[in-house]
Amino acid sequence: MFQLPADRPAIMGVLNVTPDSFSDGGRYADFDLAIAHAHDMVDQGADLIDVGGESTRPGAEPVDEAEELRRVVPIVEALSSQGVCVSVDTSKAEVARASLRAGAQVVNDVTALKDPRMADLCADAGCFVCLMHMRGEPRTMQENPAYSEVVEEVRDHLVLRAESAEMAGVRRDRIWIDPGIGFGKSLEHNLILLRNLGKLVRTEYPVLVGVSRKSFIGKLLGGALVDDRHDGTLAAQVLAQVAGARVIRAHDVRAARRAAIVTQAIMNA
Ligand code: HH2
Repeated sequence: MFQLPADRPAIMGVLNVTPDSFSDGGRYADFDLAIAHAHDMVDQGADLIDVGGESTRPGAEPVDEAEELRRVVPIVEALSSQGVCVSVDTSKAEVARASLRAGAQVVNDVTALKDPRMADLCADAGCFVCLMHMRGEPRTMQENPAYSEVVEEVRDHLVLRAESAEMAGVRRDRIWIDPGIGFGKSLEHNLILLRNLGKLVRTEYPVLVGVSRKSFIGKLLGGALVDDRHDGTLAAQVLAQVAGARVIRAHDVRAARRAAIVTQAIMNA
């Protein structure tokens, strides 16, 4: 069973088996390429691989269940049987169920278990669950997002979702929370959330942060394109780690792992 490392954040490598993800869409839609890329990420220091079959980038169209199952389950099955710890990035109960049967150990749900069947099946499986905050849905979430107190609203929503998962039988020590950087948030909302990540850390649920290549970094760097957000990603990741993040979701695993090692050494000195 997966365990969070005690002495540094876990690195979650991103594997999107989609045609349209914002940074790696189309690159790993082929089975062999996807498996090879997952193993590359493990060799580079990924502790787990997050397999996603539906893009959640702003404006993305939903994918139907049969198609998501077709994209995701064979990959989850192959990687799990090869000893790789797999997380499945889905908000569909049937995709989660089939992935758990195929060996996934984590359900990463960007809707924080909105589908009521999700909590029950995660409780039955005894898996880890990542509850992410999202305002609205991907197709429309960036249309003028508004909060009065963004940090408190995100934190309180996540704690409520965590409590509801616990009530369904998910063990408290299997629940992670995630502020959902870029999901229904302006540039300023993202910055305030990252600056105040400690308020989420103090809930004592392990915090996962996904900043990798996101558009807030591009905006800060004068419109830098996805492939040119590497250094900005590391800056945000390091600060999240200093604030207490326990899982870092990353596309560039080697750099993420090395930055985490150096950051941790300084934090421990
Ligand atoms: N971000 C993305 C997808 N899933 N899950 C969690 N828990 N946290 C995140 O920040 C997060 C996530 C978006 O990134 P990516 O998977 O690269 O793109 P896409 O949604 O276009 O496939």
